Amino acid sequence: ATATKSAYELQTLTTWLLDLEKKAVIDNELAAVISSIATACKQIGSLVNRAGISNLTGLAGQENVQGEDQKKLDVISNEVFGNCLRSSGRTGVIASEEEDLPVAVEETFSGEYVVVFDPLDGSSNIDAGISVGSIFGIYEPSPECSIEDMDDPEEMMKKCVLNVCQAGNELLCAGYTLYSSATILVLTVGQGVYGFTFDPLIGEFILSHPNIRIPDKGKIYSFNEGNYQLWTEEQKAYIDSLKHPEKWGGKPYSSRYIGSLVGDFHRTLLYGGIYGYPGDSKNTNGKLRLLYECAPMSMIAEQAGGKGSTGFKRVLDIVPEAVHQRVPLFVGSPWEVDYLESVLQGKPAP
Ligand code: P6P
Repeated sequence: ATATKSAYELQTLTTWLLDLEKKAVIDNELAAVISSIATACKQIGSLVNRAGISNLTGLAGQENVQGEDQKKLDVISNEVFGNCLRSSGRTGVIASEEEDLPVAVEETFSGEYVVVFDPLDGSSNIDAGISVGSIFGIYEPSPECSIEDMDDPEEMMKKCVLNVCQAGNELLCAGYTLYSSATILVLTVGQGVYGFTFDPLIGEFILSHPNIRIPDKGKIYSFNEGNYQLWTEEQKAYIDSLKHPEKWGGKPYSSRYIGSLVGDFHRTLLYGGIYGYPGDSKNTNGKLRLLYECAPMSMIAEQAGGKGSTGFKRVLDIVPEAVHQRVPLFVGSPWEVDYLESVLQGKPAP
């Protein structure tokens, strides 16, 4: 007989990772990297929740509590992420939105994982108390680019860039943490998408969203329509057709746009629909970065039964040519993304 689940048997991120190790889905090195990222997110969540207060502290003496000049939360979050990854001892190279170049991690003693991350995406929203997030992806080091005992710094940097510029298809793990009404860590290791809500009372991420599946079709579109005039005619036709669904027998869509990728994506993942940041006449490749925004979000979307596309190709198939390369991103329910691709590729919108 199976043991009845005790009311207090919590599945935490830690026990979930141990289960995956038991099933040999991941090894304990990768589990250690993921745990170090979770620790970074706990710290960042706490900083975000106190941002206004610490800003007040910083303003009083023009210094923050550590006696340093008040730093922006982006920079502090970046340091928190880097410190946690370094102290895991399992990270070989890290690439961050906040660092021009990838960084080789000296403190590695076992496991050379490559971690790409945006430590605090949407941080312009912080002052208004609107949700922000961290986004991350984890790769194996590329086999031909070991950075072992490299002494030529130029060669070393080339290898570091090659280590991080891998197609999203190679991702071992992708995830984000949403700092909002709750701190929610959502991740995949290639076997579905799982969400963990942080419980500050016990300091643990508790499994709250087992095996997230995105609806096949939603009724929300999430685009910054302030850029409408800059869009291509096909992009305009797509949005117009969602606004006038009577033409194709559809139901009216709602528009929701937080202006914070992690918040807009998380709602799209749970409720369905589509989030898009198109290219436009000012920025043909749009605004979002392939390596640490579009690829991790596309892996999560696909693992939940959704899609991630540039409008013309699958995001996970793209091999980055540069660390901070931008691509247009359309991500969400299969129905809306397929429809968008057909309209952008010249098939007439109904
Ligand atoms: P816009 C935030 O700066 C960000 O990188 C994403 O989080 C967000 O989705 C997007 O940019 C918002 O950009 O141009 O609509 O303000």
